[in-house]
Amino acid sequence: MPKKEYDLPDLELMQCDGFIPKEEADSYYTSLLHTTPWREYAMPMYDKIVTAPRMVAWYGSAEEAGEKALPWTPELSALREKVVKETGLEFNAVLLNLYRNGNDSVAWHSDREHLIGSNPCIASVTFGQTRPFRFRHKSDKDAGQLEILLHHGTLLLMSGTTNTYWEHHIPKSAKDMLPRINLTFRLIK
Ligand SMILES: O=C(O)CCC(=O)C(=O)O
Repeated sequence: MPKKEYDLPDLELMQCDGFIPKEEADSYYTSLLHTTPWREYAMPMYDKIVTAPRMVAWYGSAEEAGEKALPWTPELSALREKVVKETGLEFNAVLLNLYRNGNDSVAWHSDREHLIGSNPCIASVTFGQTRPFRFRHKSDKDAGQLEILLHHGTLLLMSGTTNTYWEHHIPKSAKDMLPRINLTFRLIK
């Protein structure tokens, strides 16, 4: 399977388009879109609680991923197995994000490391609408920005110091956009 890598400071990404072949990706997309108990996500922003512009679902065992985690489904376990086989890494929880249309987005952030440790490996799988995924360095302004496209069936592995030094972001878009589902597999320590 062809893999793309990017040569930027402190950044370690491995992108594998077509990781899930089209027909199988179509089936995951339809099933996850319609059977996932999507919920809103309320998050603190300055002195307020705001609703994130996307829907989420969190899966894992209660021991590792907490009381609010939903138990693994056969479908998500099968996807996790594929990701484990491809990356040689262990993952025990997965966050699903649903971007309903171009108004949904995720703001600049890096993933909070209190559960996943420093320099975590995070494996992202996308289904549905292709959206740009942007990276910016937290302190090195000369490192520039990177924009990649995450397609239906793409696997992106973020590892090394990527999460420590870089933030990521899915921008809103004024274009007509179909729903996009993203799964980020994590290892809760
Ligand atoms: O939707 C994506 O590709 C990224 C999701 C994300 O940044 C996150 O779950 O922290």
